[in-house]
Amino acid sequence: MEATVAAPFSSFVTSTQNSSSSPCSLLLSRKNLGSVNLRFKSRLSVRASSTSDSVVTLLDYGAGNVRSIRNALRHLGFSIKDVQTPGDILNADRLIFPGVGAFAPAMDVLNKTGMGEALCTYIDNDRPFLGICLGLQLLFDSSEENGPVKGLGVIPGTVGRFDSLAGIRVPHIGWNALQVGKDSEILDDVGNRHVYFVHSYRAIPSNENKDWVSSTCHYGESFISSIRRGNVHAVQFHPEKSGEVGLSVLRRFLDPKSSSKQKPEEGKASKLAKRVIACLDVRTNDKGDLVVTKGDQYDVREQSNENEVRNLGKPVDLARQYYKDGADEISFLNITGFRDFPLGDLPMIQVLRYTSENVFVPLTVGGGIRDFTDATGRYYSSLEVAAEYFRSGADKISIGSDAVYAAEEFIKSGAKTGKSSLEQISRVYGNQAVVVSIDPRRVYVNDPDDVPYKVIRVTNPGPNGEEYAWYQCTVSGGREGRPIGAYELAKAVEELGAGEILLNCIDCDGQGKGFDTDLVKLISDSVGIPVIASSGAGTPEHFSEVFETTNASAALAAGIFHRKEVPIQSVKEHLLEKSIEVRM
Ligand code: 1PR
Repeated sequence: MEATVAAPFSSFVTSTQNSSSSPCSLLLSRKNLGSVNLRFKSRLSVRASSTSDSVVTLLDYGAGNVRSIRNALRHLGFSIKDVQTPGDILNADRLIFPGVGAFAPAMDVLNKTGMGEALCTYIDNDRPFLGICLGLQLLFDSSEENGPVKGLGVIPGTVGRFDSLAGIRVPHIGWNALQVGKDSEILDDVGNRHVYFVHSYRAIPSNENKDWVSSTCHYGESFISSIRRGNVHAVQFHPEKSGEVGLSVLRRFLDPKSSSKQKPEEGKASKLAKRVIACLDVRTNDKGDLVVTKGDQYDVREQSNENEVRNLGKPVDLARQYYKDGADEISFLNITGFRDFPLGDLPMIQVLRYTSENVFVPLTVGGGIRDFTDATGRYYSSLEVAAEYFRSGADKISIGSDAVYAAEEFIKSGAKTGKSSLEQISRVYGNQAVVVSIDPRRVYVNDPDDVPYKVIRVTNPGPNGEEYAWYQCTVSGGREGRPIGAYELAKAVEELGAGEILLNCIDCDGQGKGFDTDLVKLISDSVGIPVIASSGAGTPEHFSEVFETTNASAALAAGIFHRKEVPIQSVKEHLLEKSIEVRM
């Protein structure tokens, strides 16, 4: 494999911290000197007339998953022209800037390439612009992310981190509601329905920027979810990941004339929704086909003479079906990734590519994310593996076994090495892009002092009447128990940079008897990042139970969806009946 997606970042140091002027203040000072952007003005006067109505210009500076926005634009019938030079920005008919990665490196790229100044000129001339996520934040004066770092200085204000002390989980991940102002235009079809956010930093509305703010969102506090002035728009959420509602936002920006006159049905979104996630455990069967499989307590082989790998369908087809059925997120777990190198397992990469073409909700992929040396002696860093997953359409990657080793090391030495896959990937892509998947097995004990791990009193006593248990972490798909508990692991990986925890339970997996709410409560009460409850769902009531009795942010299921026993919509309708907010 060639250089990773992180390559644009590798060549520069964040000199922006020291720069005294933002590109837009440079622009203004030139104006004040009377030499109004001569270079760019002259380019503006020769704007390419050949650009057709169906072309959109995309500013992609090479970090993270921009495939999703490309796919969404193509799905809407647009072709994409990539920005190569600042002139391409100035010549654009409409420009989308899907900022990904961290603020400082992004500003560094914009400053060093002259793109920042071109962006300011473009915006100053009220040309059609849509910034997404970091593409909104970069418009502000500065950001506290690894900073302070100066931004483009278009909008007054500082981008700061959500305050986890306010009792909220950071990152803010999931489907939340907007309070839309009357002149938002591109948000006109959102109508009280949820849109998808994933970020740790946000800008706050103030007197100075109130003319820009077109919507706000509430998460512990009110933050800016979109801005608009004339033809210039930016959104903190991800329209390309917000299902049909998000596509309508993109459509309105790209072709305002095409917007339907009929107001869409109002939704009932009021706050961050609990997520329902469909999980596809994927592996190659004995015939060499990549299939979705499903285990009973992680055993994925049929209990027959042939003992073949259970085959529950094709990954791309099932993912598309779950998207249509209303899944809030889809996870792919390459369950033999611990022994098969995932970049050798190209079908999995293909699955991701095909799925992301027309599935517009977040995709997570896990399995085999670790450093690896192949048979030819070629070394691949975990960052390269993750980069390939991101490039292929993943929004988040999930680390299992390697996170266990990193946590053990961290607990033993008390120091961060900065070298674990978890630390490296979260540093480059942000911790919101890194999930740690925990595969614990319940171990009953008679006395809390029997083991040096966090022990809890369990709701259902063990086979010999034991009242206590700890949850032993495993690696290699549950094959090997490790000397670390799920509680210790969760705390350690949060420190090391995980943005979310996918909490499985081997005892409950495939049993259909409900989530292990003792375990989910223990972990979701112990960390400040979102926790996804997984393993054991059998009925819609199991979902309401886990949300009512624990602080899980999401619940994941596999078997009941694959076997079509319970449709995703039934789960959501049940949750609504129980007054648990979900995205409909
Ligand atoms: O260790 O980084 O290579 O990652 C391997 C990944 O593969 C881990 O996320 C691990 O959880 C997963 N995995 C490995 N072996 C299995 C297996 O089943 N034999 N699957 C496996 C994990 C658990 C959930 C399952 C829920 C819900 N499967 O993904 O989908 O338990 O199931 P249910 O609703 O039917 O009860 P690495």
